[in-house]
Amino acid sequence: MKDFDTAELERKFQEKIDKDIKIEPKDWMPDDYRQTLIRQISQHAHSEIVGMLPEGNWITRAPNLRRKAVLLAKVQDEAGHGLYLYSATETLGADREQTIDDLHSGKAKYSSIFNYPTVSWADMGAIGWLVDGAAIMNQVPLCRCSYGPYARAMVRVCKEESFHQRQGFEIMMQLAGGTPEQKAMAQDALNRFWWPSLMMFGPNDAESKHTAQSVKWKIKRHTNDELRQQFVDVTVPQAEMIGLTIPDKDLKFNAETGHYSYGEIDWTEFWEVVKGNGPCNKERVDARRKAKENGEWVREAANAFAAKRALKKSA
Ligand code: FAQ
Repeated sequence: MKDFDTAELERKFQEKIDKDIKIEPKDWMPDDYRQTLIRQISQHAHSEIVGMLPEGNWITRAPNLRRKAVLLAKVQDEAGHGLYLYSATETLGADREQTIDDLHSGKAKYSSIFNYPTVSWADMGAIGWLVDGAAIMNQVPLCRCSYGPYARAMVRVCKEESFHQRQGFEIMMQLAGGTPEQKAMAQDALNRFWWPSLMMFGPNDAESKHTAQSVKWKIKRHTNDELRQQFVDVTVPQAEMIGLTIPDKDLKFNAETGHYSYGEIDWTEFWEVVKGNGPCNKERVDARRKAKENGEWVREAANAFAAKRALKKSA
């Protein structure tokens, strides 16, 4: 049973949340609130960092200088997002080194979407348009998250993601309006990335174990299914506009509800990918682990330099 003081602190905490007053790092918060945020923000940070890999794969093969510069900038932005988010977990008391080790040991989750391969240039268009598009749909409400540092980080992240979405859509639009081969390449990328993009929003509401509490704490402002529906409603007309076909024979506009109804997501595939059995899970985690090992000498040199400088100052 909770003692009187804890119950009172919890009541005041929820009162603040209900009044939309931000919770800041030094404020009292229930341990479960802290743990939920560390879990979500660290998974989000890992997604940004692992998310650099599928696109990084195409930087050397971008079709021209302009596309290369844009893609390079986008991938660097994702690195920045990861760094803000790791810092946000530190404000909650998480140890950064441990957080990163959890990714490398396979213990921590990151978004399922980044375990799919990028096999053609059109995949850069599909990722920007669909993956960043889904990320924005999910992250704009996070700008109003009850935890101050996460909410503030999301404002800048969303501005950058919105540029990413546009550059992706522009690639798709050009390919779809190009030669028959280019259009086929764009359609193929859409076919492969459509369903995994819908999976980014997480399990159905009935299966989502964290949503109810996270909505009560205003960490999440919408449920997984609500955001997925918004994404479908916005994206289907965009595909139609550029002459591409969404790979879902059950997709239908319902004039009564004003929404598109869509086919059943393959939840077996989703959970397999989340469990580590997707097409690229092993490759992605290995790449991150190797990057840390390869950077060891840089960290050693930086530490030695800092130690030498500190010694000089104290002399
Ligand atoms: N993949 O109860 P729920 C990006 C896990 S950033 C893997 O519904 P919750 C930018 C979930 O963690 C993309 N695991 O959980 C970019 C939980 O596991 P746990 C990432 C998933 O937290 C673009 C379990 O299933 N965005 O793309 C997935 O309430 C281009 C039960 O699920 C964020 O992280 C999944 N798709 O809702 C970068 C946004 N879905 O911990 C590069 C912040 C669920 O109990 C290139 N996160 N799981 O073992 C969120 O909004 C939420 O955490 C959700 C999941 C909506 C992802």
